[in-house]
Amino acid sequence: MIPAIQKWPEELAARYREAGYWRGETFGAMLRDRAGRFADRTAIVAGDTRWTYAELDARADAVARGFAALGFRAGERVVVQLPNVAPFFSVVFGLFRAGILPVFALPAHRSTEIEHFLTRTEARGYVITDTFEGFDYRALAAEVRAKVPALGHVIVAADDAGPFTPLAAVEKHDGPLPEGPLPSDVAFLQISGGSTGLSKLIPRTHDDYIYSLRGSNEICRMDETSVYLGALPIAHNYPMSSPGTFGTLHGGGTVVLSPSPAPDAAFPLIAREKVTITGLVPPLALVWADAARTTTHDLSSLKVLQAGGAKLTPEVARRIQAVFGPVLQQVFGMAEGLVNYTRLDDSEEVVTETQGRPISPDDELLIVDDDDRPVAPGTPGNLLTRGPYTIRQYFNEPEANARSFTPEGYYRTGDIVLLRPDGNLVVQGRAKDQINRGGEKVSAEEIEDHLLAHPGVFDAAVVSIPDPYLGERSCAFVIPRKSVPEGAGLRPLALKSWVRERGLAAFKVPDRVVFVDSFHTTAVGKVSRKDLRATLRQRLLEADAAEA
Ligand code: OOB
Repeated sequence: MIPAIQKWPEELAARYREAGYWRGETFGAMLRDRAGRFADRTAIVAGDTRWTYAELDARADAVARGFAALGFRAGERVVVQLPNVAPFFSVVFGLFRAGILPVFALPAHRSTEIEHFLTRTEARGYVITDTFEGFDYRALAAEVRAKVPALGHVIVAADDAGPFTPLAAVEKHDGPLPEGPLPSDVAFLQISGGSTGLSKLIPRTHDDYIYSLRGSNEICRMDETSVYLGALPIAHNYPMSSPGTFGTLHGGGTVVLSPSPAPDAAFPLIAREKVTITGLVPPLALVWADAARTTTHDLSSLKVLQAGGAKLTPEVARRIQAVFGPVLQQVFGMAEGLVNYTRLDDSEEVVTETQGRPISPDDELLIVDDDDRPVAPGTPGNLLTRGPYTIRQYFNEPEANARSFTPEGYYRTGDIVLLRPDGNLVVQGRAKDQINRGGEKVSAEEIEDHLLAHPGVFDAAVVSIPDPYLGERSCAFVIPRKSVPEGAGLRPLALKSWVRERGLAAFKVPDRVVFVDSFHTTAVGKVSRKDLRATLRQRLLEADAAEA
């Protein structure tokens, strides 16, 4: 059953309903309604597959029935790890309809992450594809199933299921349609970027998430004529809901899926399907701007080009606008909730220099110092937020909850921002120990823990270092244990392989490894992990600068 999840206090919930934010709609009902209104319009385009709204709706019903027939009940969790393929939507909306909670894993995740999601959520199901980008997800499933016996069903949403159950077989079960969830129920679990160890799970309700879609659609002017290109991995919160693929379906538009965000895959799709909007991370936006200069594909249908997930510098913003024209929109959001946008009619200065402002008039922002005292207007500080689509607790994480939320229910974003008099935010940095690798988040602590598990490692500290392309890369400082053979001859490459072989997403493997004899930063010694990381990072930057 659905584990107890702290929700909004009743008086706030009442206010959000009264204000018309929460309208008592579920994802299952939303798709049913759109299938009624836009039956023959195209909902999903992926490769040769084109599904109308009516077809997507029927497939979601089949998935809901099939999972019910397999014995899944409302409130249970199923880890979904699919790349940008059409069945992502039939599976996820089918699960929504049955009240089963998808747990959104990324295609890059490997055994360690998947095992964590499965055990933390006590999921009995895992949905994968067969192979993608040369990786066999059936082998991954076999590996995790051996470690997590409670995992009952592995379902493969592709032709060759190997030893597992093909989705097509699940869709054939013909039972009754399960009773749907309530709008106030948790619809799914998103994953956090993670700053203290493993990714935490983010419970989002039908009510709150659908409100964020409606608000995003209004800001981005989405309707049934909109064509959204899913270029980033669609399981991520940003391309899912800002306004992303779900916003597009909410508006009755068309979702076009690109198997890769590279221009050679995406540009022909933009031209062929007359894509009107897409969301990118800053490094990709730069790659697109370069490629667009010489492309023969017609990209003139693009009305909105979003950059989000990591800081877009004004210089890169200007380069994008120089090529694409005034179509840029900045998006500063988080899977925990709050999303800020620059508006389509904002001045060029606002679009270039700021990360925009919140979706909702009821998004409450506090900018505070390290003692939670409000900073003077116009000074940077830690961003705290609460509102009608920002969570009040992580799923099943009592300790992290005490750290990540204030007693008043504000989420501590870990971001350092400045609020301008015009209401727009400028992200100035980050207080959390995380590396933002072009939008992909890496927790310093998580990687340190893996390095420390190496017999030749005495201590390790992982920091971010500036990178001209990704914005940031990761660097691991390692003190080898020279007294043991594993430490004496330790090489950077061996340590990188070590991390990879522990079953982690490739983006978490340290980009650089620097061996040091000790971490003693001051004569006094006693420093926090956070200070230590800052000092090591500073020293490396100085050393690099001296060398250059
Ligand atoms: C998005 O979601 P997450 O959960 O992967 O990461 C959230 C964090 C933010 O707290 C911030 O540190 C960083 O990513 N971030 C940005 C940013 N957008 C996100 N930092 C600077 N500038 C930006 N524009 O990344 C996400 C979720 C929904 C919409 C957009 C992004």
